[in-house]
Amino acid sequence: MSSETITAPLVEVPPAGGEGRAPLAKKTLVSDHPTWCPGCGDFAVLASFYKVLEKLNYPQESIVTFAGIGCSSRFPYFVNSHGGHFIHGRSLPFAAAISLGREDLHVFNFGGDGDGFSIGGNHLFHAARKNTKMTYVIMDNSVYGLTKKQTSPTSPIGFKSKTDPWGAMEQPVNPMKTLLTAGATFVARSHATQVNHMIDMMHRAALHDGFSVVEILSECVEFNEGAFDSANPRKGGAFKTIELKKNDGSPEDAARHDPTDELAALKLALDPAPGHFGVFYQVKRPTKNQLERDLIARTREKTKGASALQLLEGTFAKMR
Ligand SMILES: Cc1ncc(C[n+]2csc(CCOP(=O)(O)OP(=O)(O)O)c2C)c(N)n1
Ligand code: SF4
Ligand SMILES: [Mg+2]
Repeated sequence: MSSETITAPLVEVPPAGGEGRAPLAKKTLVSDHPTWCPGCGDFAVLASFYKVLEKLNYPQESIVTFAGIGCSSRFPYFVNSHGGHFIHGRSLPFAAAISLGREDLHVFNFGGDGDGFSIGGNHLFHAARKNTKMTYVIMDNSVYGLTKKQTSPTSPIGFKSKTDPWGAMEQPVNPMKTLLTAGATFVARSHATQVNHMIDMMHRAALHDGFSVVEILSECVEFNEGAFDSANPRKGGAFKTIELKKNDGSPEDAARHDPTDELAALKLALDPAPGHFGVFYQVKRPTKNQLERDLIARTREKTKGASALQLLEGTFAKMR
C-alpha cells in the first residue's frame, strides 16, 4: 500500500440519500425468506424496518445490519445489506468497531432479550455509556426462543420454562431503567402489533446522533404466547403512548413528557407492566465517534502532516 493511500482521509461522510438513484424500495431490501414461526412478532419488526429504510433512503451499500444469536438475531439474513451474525451477545462491540472505523456507514444492531440483557448485558452497558453512533433494536419476547423456552432476564416471576419448571423466582430486568442508567442517549419502547408506532420509534432512533435503543415487545407465539396482551388493544389491553412536549406554551403541554428529563424518564420506566410506549429519553452528548474524530484531528495537527505509515514507523522506532 502506498503512503499516498494511507494519508488520504480515512473517512468521507456522504450525505444520506440516494441522489440521482431510484429510491430505496422494499423489493431491493428483501433478502432471504424469513424462517421464523408463523405468527412470530419478529415478522412485523422486519416489515417495519424495511419501511424505516425506505423513509431514510440511505444508499443501500451504506446500510449495515448486525446481530448476535437467537431467533431475533436472524434479522440480518433477511435484509439485503452489508451485515454480520456474530457470537451470542457480542455483536455490539463488533458493530461499534464498524461505526467508528467507517463513519460513512449506517449501523443497525438487532437481538433478543437474552442476547442483549443476559449474555450481552456487559457489552450493552458499555455501548450505551460510550455513546457510539448506532441503532440497537431489541426484540423482547421474554424468553429464549431459539433454544426452546428457557427463562430470560425479562421473563416475569412465575414464568414456567425448561430452566424454571416451577416458575421463575428472580427479579427480572427492567429494560428501560437499565438502558437509562447505563447512559444510552436515546431510549424508546414499542410493540410489534403497533406497526406505525414501531416505524416512528426506529426512524427517530436511526436519526439520533449517538447510541439509540428501541425495545420492541415481540411475541414468541411458540413459547410465550399472549405475553404482551396487556399492551395490545386488540386483546383487551392498553397501549399507553408517551406524549412528548411540544413546547407550545399550552396548559396541556405541562403534562407532556420532556424526553431530556432523566428523572421523568425513570419514573415512566418504573410503572409496572405493560408500562409506557414511546420515547422515554433523548439527549445530545458527544458520541465516541466525535471524540475520536477530534482526537485524531488534534494529533494530526501536532504531527505536521506525517502519514499514518510514518507515525507507525515512528512509534516502532521508539519501542526499539
Ligand atoms: C456463547 C453461547 N451461549 C449460549 C448459546 C445458546 N443460545 C443460542 S440463542 C440463546 C438465547 C436466545 O434468546 P434471545 O436472545 O432472547 O433470542 P430469541 O431467540 O428469544 O429471539 C442461547 C442461550 C450460544 N449460541 N452461544
Ligand atoms: S420460537 Fe418464538 S421467537 Fe423463535 S421464531 Fe418461533 S415464535 Fe419467533
Ligand atoms: Mg428472547
